Amino acid sequence: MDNLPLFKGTETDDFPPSINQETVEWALQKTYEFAQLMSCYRCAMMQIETKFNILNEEFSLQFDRQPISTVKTRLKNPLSIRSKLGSKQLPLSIESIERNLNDIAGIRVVCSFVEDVYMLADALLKQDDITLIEKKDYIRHPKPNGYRSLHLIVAVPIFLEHEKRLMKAEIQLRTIAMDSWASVEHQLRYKKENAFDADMEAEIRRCAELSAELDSRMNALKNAVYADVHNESTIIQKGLAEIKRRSGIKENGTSLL
Ligand code: 0O2
Repeated sequence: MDNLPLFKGTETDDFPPSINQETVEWALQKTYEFAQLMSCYRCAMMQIETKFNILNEEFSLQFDRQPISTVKTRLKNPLSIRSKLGSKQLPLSIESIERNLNDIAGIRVVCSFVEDVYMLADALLKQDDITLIEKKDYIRHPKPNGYRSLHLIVAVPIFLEHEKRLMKAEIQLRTIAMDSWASVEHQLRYKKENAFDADMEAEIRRCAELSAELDSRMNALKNAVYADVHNESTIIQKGLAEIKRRSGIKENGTSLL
């Protein structure tokens, strides 16, 4: 069925080619199956995006700052799907998309600090409905061009009316600095369709190193600031406890007297 030609007839005996009923029904059926699969990937993205929003909410209460700057989701478009399958010499079919491609559903989590990237990844992977399929740590092991990000391929269940389906998704976690480097590098590479020359390669790698240094200095600054904030709040808490002790108020607010 997958290999059914879209047009019956040839240029010589039937041109323009006529589309028969069977072909139309096949195309409609495949279109519906494709839309259904994409809808499942959209549900998986929503599920994961919500998980990150919940973690952000929880951590913001706990530490008085939000570890996540932005969460973006994107569904791979049909042309990119076709070209990725083609470049890997894989069949172009619904089954092949689901079996062979891990990044139809993409979630990008951008954090202010490198430590938050790892903390959020750990917190997500601890959840019992998330299965880790593959982890690529391009922060500890950057790509030769300098690209840094933490990539997780996970499977997440989605619950439909009559079934539960496990869907794969690619999560990219990175800092604001890594994200800005990657988006600029992507634009430049896209403009320069083939390859960068050696000088450009060296320059883009140097920019990645500068952005890594920026991350590490900002992370150190954050640790210094939050150590002080922590000390301050400890001093305040001790002071409050002392006031309560002297005025005879118990921890639950009732009077000791
Ligand atoms: P899009 O549209 O951003 O999704 P695989 O997916 O495993 O077959 P690969 O290359 O081994 O292929 O996957 P990898 O290394 O995990 O990278 C996948 C995605 O990471 C890419 O998706 C990019 O989004 C991002 N990425 C990886 N390397 C670079 C890089 O050097 N520069 C930039 N700017 N982004 C990178 P796609 O499929 O390319 O496109």
